[in-house]
Amino acid sequence: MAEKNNNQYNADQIQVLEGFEAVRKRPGMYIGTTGPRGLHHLVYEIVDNSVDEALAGFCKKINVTINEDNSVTVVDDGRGMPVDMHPKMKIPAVEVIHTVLHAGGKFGGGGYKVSGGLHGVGASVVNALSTKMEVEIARDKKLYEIEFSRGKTTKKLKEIGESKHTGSKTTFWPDPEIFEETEFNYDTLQHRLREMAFLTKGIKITLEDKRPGRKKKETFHYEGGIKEFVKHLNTNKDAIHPDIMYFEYKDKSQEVEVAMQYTDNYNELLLSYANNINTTEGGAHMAGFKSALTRVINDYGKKSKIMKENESLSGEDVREGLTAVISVKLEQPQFEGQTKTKLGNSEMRGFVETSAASNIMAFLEENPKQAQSILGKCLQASRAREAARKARALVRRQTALQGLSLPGKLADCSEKDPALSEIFLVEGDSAGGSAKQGRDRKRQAVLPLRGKILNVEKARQDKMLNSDEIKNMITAFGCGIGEEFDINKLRYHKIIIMTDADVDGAHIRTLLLTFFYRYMTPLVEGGYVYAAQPPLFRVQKNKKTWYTYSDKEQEKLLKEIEDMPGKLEIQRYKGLGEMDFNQLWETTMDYNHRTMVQITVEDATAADEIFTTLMGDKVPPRKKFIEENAKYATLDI
Ligand code: 28G
Repeated sequence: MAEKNNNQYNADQIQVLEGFEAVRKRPGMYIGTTGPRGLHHLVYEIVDNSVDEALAGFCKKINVTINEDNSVTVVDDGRGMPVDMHPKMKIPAVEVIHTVLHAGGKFGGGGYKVSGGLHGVGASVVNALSTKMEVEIARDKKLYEIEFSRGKTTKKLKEIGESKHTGSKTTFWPDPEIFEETEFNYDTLQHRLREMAFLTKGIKITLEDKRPGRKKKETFHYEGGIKEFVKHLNTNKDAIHPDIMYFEYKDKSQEVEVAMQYTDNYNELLLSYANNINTTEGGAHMAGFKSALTRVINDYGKKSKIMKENESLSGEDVREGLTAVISVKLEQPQFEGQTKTKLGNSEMRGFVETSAASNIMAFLEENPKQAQSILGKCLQASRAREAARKARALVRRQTALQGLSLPGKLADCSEKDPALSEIFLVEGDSAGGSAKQGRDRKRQAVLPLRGKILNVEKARQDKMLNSDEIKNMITAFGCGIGEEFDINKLRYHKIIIMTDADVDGAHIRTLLLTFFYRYMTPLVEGGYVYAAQPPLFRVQKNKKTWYTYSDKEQEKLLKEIEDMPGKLEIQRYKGLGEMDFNQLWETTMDYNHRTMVQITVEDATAADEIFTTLMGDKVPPRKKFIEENAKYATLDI
């Protein structure tokens, strides 16, 4: 431990040392996790600094590159990080930025720190968690270089040449001593960088992958900002009115931007941001928006005589099918809630409510035809909700009357402890029969599903509750749906989807996932849902039998047994139905031999994109999606 010292410079230096050691000791405190999320967070911290420079009005382009050695380079065309001496610490400002914890964390001189939220700890944290960090600066017609490693300066700032432009360039190598995995994922970066580009209209962000075998480059540039974001989110949905409503409003210390459009969907997709941070738990800005929308739609409905005086639309009614992005910027954001993604600043509620109310009302009044479509949709939603209430009550009453009467098609297990029980949802009656015969009766239940289940993305709740397959699942699981969902009543802790290893099977699995995700969200979030992995091939040679689960595995096996003399027999399974009950047990259901994929939903936006893309009835994008994501479609992840 350093001794207390009255000398200001020494004290500051001690703080520097304690700073990065603290970060390396408890990286989770600064970047959340040391898993993939934390790893990618490093990139966002650096990019955020470039975005700040863009918000200040000095940067137009940000290039992000995943290099061959899995380091990441970020380049911007801003003013270039300052290189002048820090008066107290006697080191260049760029060195302070990279070695002093929280340096530059407080914004000043106007503008908002994008990174002011979750972990806004910046370049010094990235430095602390990298084996090496190289920074190049172009400013004042000169080119400078400085280098760091694990929080410390390893090469002092040096002038290395001349430059005609200005900007900053940072390359860092994540420390394998800190991160479980140091390989960057293109799609993860793509998702966040595209989001950043939508939220910062006009900015040009490129992402390039230089790693062998996966070379790729994309540019994200949206002059329309969040208006184009809504358009993007609605790509595979059908809008019910042509124009995306858009407005922005600023005062001295805060600003709000909203874009919205109704589709014929039955779900709402509302995304909110505060200083570019996705506030998944909502908060004051979201509350203000929702309250304005409900009030204005009701007021307009009555004023225009589309609604009767005694009619009233609920918040859920006026949001059915709505896609909206709400983005606010403010000086001192307060993030609250379980995951620190709920905006706490109460002043934001009134600020958003007032501006949203007047702008939405103006849009409706100026566009009576579009207003009529919107009101029509909301009124339909209201009537359907009433019907759904009745349908739910009916299902509840039936269950109450019959006691806990389980569906006839279900072969239940004898085990009563949900933690030890699992249920197989099996595609088709014939495979269902084999599964019933082959299973472990004590712990494994089997529910056969006939063909394609209802697409809940395209049906309202009342219709959904009329589907036998859906009703059977609800009663078998025992935990209810929607607002009444209760995970404590779940009768099986493993829900295993078992479908054929073909396109139809993938489709059925997606339909089931959509249903679980929409109506039993905690089931997916809690990791209770699995996909069984039936084999693709059975190989026999010399009275020995092998099963393989992918083309790659099959190739490998065939090489291995190449030199074994004897007749080779290969069976390619087209469906579960081609296996007898013994084979099904051995390959797919036996606890000791099976492999299963646990289904998780990381991100509601991505999931919505996946589901709506796959589910949408505009066929071409769906086909494209399946092709691009064959990996996901076969759940070979
Ligand atoms: C490529 C990697 C990530 C950056 C700048 C530009 C300035 C700056 C960055 O200043 C200290 C605090 C507030 C002024 C500001 C340059 C003013 C004049 C800058 C980046 C001093 C930080 N000239 N570009 N920091 N400010 N790009 N990209 O990190 O008062 S960080």
